[in-house]
Amino acid sequence: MSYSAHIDTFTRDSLPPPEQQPEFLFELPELRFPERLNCATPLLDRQVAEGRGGRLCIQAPGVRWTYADLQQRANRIANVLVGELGLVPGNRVLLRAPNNPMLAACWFAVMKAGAVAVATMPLLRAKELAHVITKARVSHALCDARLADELKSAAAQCPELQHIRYFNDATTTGLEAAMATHSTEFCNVDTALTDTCLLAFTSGTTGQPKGTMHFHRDVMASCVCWPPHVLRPVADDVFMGTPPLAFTFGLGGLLLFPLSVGASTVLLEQGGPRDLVDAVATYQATILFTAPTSYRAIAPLAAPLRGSSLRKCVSAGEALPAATRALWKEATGIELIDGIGATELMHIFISADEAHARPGATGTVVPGYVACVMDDDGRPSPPGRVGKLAVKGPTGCRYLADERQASYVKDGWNYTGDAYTLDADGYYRYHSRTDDMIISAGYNIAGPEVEDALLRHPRVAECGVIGVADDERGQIVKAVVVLRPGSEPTAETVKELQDFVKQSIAPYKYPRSIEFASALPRTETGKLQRFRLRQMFQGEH
Ligand code: 3UK
Repeated sequence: MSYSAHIDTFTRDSLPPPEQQPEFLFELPELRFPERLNCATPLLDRQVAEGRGGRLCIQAPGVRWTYADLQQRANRIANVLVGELGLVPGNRVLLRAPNNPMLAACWFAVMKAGAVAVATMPLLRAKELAHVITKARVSHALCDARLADELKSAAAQCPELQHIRYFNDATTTGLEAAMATHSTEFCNVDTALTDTCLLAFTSGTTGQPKGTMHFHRDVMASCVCWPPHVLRPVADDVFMGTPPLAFTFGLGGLLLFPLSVGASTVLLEQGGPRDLVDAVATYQATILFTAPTSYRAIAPLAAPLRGSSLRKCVSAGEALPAATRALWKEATGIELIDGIGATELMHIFISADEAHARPGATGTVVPGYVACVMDDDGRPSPPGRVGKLAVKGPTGCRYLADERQASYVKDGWNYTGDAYTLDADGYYRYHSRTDDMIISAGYNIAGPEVEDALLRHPRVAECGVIGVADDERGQIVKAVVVLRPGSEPTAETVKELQDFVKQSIAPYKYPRSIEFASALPRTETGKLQRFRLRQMFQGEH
C-alpha cells in the first residue's frame, strides 16, 4: 500500500475497484505534482509565505479579508477541529452554508487537517442531508447558524455525526468563540497526492445523489488545466458569481481558481439578476461565473455592464443556447466563455475562450484532457455523427461505493451521459443528454435545438422541450414555455411559436404540442429538470 496520511481509511476503502476506475492522464508538465501534497499549501499558505499575505483575498458585504486573514481563520478552525473536536485525518466533515467567507475558511481548515470536505447545497432538507451523512459516514459538521434547523433534524437520525459547530454565530458556543481560544498557526497534515480531500455529491436529477471522490491531486489538476489555458486569469482579477461552493463549478470558479493565481473572490449569498449587476459595480468584478439561464435573466438589466470592470463571463452547468450567447453579447459586448464540466471530473474539460467561441458549440478539448464521441459499441464515431461523449484526463469518476460506477466508466473512459458531435475541426457540439433524445416518427430530435429556436422568439422568456408518448409517432416534441410579460397564453400564440420554429429549423422538429407555465422546474445548480417536465406532462398533448 502506498503512503497515506489518513488514519481513518474510510474513503480509501470505498474507492471503486481498480478495473472500474477511469484511466488517468498526466502528460502536461504542470500535472507532475510531488507525491505528498496538501492542496491548502500551494493555494493558500504559499501566497502568505511568498510575501503576498497582505493582498486582498475574499470580499463579501461588510467583509474584506487578505490572504493572511483567511489563513489565520482557517488555521484557528483547523485547531478547533483537531484540538477540541477530536478530528483525525481522513474523517469526513460536512460543510453547510450559503457562499460566504466563513464557509471558505472552513473548507481550507478541513484541507489543512487532512480531512475530507463534504459540502452540501444550502437548500437540502433533513432527509437529503441524512442520506449524505450516512453514505459518507460524516463525523463532524460545520454549519452556518442560519441553516441549523435541517441539520439538527438530520443529525437526530444519524448517530455517526458526533460533533457540530455553528458559524456566523455570535453566541459563546459558536465556532467563532471557539476559534478565539486557538492559535493562528497550524501545520498542514502531510497528505498524499492521492488522499481524498473532497466528496462532492452530484445534483441528482435522477435517482439518489452519488458521492464523487476527489484527491488533493484532483483539486490542483483542476487549477492547472482549464484556468490557465482558457480563462487566463491574472492576479488583479476579481472573481464573482452564483454557483454554490458545494457545486464543483462554484468551488473552482469562486475559490480555487482565484486563489491559485493570487487573485481575489467575492462571495455573495444572494445571486439574483439585480444583486449581480449591482455587485459588479460595488466590487469592480472582472470575471463572472453563472449558468446560461442566469445570463438570460440578467441580460435585460445588463446595460451598466457594458464598458464596466467586467471582462470575462463563464457559462456552464447546462448547454448554452446560441440565442443566449447572442443576447449577452448584444447587452454587454462580452462573448461568453462556454465550458462543459461535471462533478465526476471536477471541472471543465471542453471549452472555448472568448476569441475562439462558436455559437452552438461548447468548444475544443481542454489541454490535459482527451475526448471522443463514441458509437453504441464504444468505437469513435466519424465527424458529424451524434454519439456519446467520453473523456479522459488528470481527473475522473470515482463514485463512493456505488454500482453506477460501471455505467459512468467503461474501458477507462468517463461517459458523461451527453450526446455530442465532433466537427471536422475539433469543435464539440452538444445535442442533448443521451437519455433525453426525442425520437419522433423515426427522426432523432435534440430538445435543446428546439429550445434554442424558441428562445429567439421575443415572447419567450424560458422554455423546456421534451418528448412525450404518442401512439402514431412514438414520441412527439412538446415545449413548455414561460412567456415574457405582456404575452397571452392563447391558441394564436401557440401557432405563432410553432410557425416561428418551422421557419428556423427543419420543420419536422417543431413542437406539436406547446404548454404554458409560469416557471420551469430547475435544480439548485440551474439545470432544467426534464424528468419533472416529463412527469408533469407525460402523455398529455
Ligand atoms: C451538463 C453541460 C452542455 C452536461 C459542472 C462546470 O455541470 C456541472 O456538473 P454536474 O455534475 O453536471 C454535468 C452535466 O451537466 N453540462 C454542464 N455544462 C455544460 N452541457 N454544455 C455545457 N457547458 O450534461 C454534463 O454532463 O452538475 C460544470 C464545472 C463543474 C461542474 N461540476
